[in-house]
Amino acid sequence: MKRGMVLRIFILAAVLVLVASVLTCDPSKGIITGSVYYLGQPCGGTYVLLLDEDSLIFLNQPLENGTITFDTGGYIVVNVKPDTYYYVVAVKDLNGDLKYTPGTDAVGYYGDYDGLEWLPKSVSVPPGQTVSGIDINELYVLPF
Ligand SMILES: [Ca+2]
Repeated sequence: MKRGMVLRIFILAAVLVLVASVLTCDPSKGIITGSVYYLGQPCGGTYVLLLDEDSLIFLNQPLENGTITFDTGGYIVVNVKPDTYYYVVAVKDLNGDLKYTPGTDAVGYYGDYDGLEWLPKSVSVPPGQTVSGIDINELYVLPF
C-alpha cells in the first residue's frame, strides 16, 4: 500500500471519530419534549428556547440557538443540563429576523393557566432522563 493511501485512510478514520463524538449525546444530560400551539393549532417552525429561571425573554433575544418545532408542533431539546431549572419559551418569529421582536413575534411560556394568561413555570430534568409533555398551549403578541 502506498504511503499516500495510508495517510488518507488515517485522516478519514480521524474525521469519522470526530463526527461520531460530535453526534453522540452526553448520557448525563437530559431531554425535554413537548408541543407548541398557536390559536389552538399545532405551530411548526417555532423556536423553543430554555431560559435561566431568573430571566424572561428580552427585546432582540437571539433565536438561532433555539430548537425549531416540527410541522406537528412537537419539539425535542437534547443535551439539557440536568438538575437546572429553566423556563421554556416558544417564539414564532413572524418578521423572520431571528430575534425576539415584541409587538410583532408571538411568544408563549410553558406554565400554569391562571384563568387569564399562562404564567411561566420552571422545568428541570434529572440526569439522563426525559421530561415530556412540556406543552406551550398559546402564543401571544405582547407589546414588551
Ligand atoms: Ca423577530
